[in-house]
Amino acid sequence: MKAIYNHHHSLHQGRSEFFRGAQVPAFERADRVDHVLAEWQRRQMGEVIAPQDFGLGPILAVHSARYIDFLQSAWARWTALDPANAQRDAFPSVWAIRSLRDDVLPTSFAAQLGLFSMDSGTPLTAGSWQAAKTGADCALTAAELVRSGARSAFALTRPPGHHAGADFLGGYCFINHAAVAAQYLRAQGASRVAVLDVDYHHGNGTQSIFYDRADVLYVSIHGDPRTEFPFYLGHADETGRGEGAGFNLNLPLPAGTPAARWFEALDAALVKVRAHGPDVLVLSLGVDTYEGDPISHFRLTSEDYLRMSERLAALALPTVIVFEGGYAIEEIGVNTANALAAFT
Ligand code: OKP
Ligand code: ZN
Repeated sequence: MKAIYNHHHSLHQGRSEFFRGAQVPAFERADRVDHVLAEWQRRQMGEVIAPQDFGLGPILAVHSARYIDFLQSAWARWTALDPANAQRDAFPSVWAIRSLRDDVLPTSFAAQLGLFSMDSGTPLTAGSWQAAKTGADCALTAAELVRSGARSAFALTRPPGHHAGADFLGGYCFINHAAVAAQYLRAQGASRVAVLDVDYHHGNGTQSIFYDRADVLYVSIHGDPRTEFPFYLGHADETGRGEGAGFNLNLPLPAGTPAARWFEALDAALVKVRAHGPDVLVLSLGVDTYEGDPISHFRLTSEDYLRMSERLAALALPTVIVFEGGYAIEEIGVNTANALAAFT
């Protein structure tokens, strides 16, 4: 299998995030993908290639123009407020929550940042746009490889994408790479696409982007949003709307869930994916389900990812794999390589 490596990922380096009122070092670090790349090469899992440039078209097929305009110019506007801001990441301080208007675009940068954010946990930095845009190119290059006959391809990128909605950032995410790839595959002729999200966190962005549609199924196994990020989406009763009714499946599990129970949920997820009869599968692969993950609470072991890989590959579907979360830095290479093993 080919890995499409985001050579611009380290342009995004969040300095900190907030935890209980304090600023702590960011969990979503550049060395996450360094470790995955090293393990990929150590095991000789396949060629590592650079992404093609797909321009803005496939991104604008998923994200709103005013959000993408904002992301592209955000750092220049942030530093224009005060040259000292070059040494500080931008965080929102105000939000357009219920009863406030989101249809009028304020001119204030701070107000726009809040309008386009779902949390204060996503540092916006000098290279966030370039890193995320190149991440979309990685996912699109993987989609193009699979479309032209590859059995699978792996977009090795960060920051992750599945929390980013049509017009907002959050949960360390700016562009929803999996959604961009799924939409691109539809545009290029796939009749049905399934997105399977095995990251610990519910992919609220991906779900919301496809919630009204029957052509793109979204299935996710994740920490119960009653206690886990992103909190406000990912419940079992969210099954799709309108034409999309029946084309969304959430399988929330409580914090502390052991591997045996997680694999039962995977069985249910795979039944749903098969029933959709997709031409292609997009896999949002996060390895923060690992027992040692510092911000997540499932209990999968490194060996469990080998089993996961076998189950996923047994679907025998053309598969675009997009890297999402995973914050146990020392083990992230082994866990991710294990999760990909059956595809190589
Ligand atoms: C992104 B992905 C921890 C706060 C958690 C957001 C988590 C985003 C996870 N102090 N904030 O789904 O792995
Ligand atoms: Zn996650």
